[in-house]
Amino acid sequence: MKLVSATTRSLLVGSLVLGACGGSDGGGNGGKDAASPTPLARLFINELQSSNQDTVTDEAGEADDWIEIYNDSDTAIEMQGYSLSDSSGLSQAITGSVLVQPRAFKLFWADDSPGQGANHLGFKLSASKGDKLTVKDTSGRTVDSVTFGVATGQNTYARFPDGSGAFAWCAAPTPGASNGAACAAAPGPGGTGGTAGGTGTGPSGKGGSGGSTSTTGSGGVTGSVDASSIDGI
Ligand SMILES: [Ca+2]
Ligand SMILES: [Ca+2]
Repeated sequence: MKLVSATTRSLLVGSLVLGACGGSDGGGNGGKDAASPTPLARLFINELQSSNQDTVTDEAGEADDWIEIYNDSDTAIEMQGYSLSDSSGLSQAITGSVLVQPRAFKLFWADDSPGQGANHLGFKLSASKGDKLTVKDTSGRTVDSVTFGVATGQNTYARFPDGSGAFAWCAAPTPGASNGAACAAAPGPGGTGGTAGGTGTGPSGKGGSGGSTSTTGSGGVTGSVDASSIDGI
């Protein structure tokens, strides 16, 4: 009996030690993988426009550049205490409440006018040089970041599909709304849309017939949009 009991105890201790080690390693590495900027919250930089002229205006009636954040989760996320920064190191802390509803979008205005509201930043985006944008959470950990290049026209740099997708330049801006599939098959500005025909994967449903007639995708947002009419603002 004693021998069995001792053996059992030994096995139990060993199991506990192994269990502790495994749990510690797994949890630690999984949550702090510094090699890739794995989003900690399911918030994504989903679309941005660095060359806004008349696509959309903010509450002040100004056609400022904007950044669209997408909450790719089933829980509302409060961004108060987060920060957004550009490549020059300019960082804007979000001091007021900016609640992003589940599977919803929120616009931040890169207008160097933080006094206009909690979702207004103290810097602008460069259309002629590009920039790097980073979003950090309340602990200073990077939630998402993106580097974008020179903008053509009023094209936006957007993910397809929302949240998890890769970025592509798009001639059909969708501020405060899903990026949809309008540009997934024709991301290039100025005549490069024809390249989509080669893939044939066609999630956009454009068909596999070459797709060159999808042309410039210029049928998107036309004219100015009042910010008050957009859910994400
Ligand atoms: Ca403004
Ligand atoms: Ca959008």
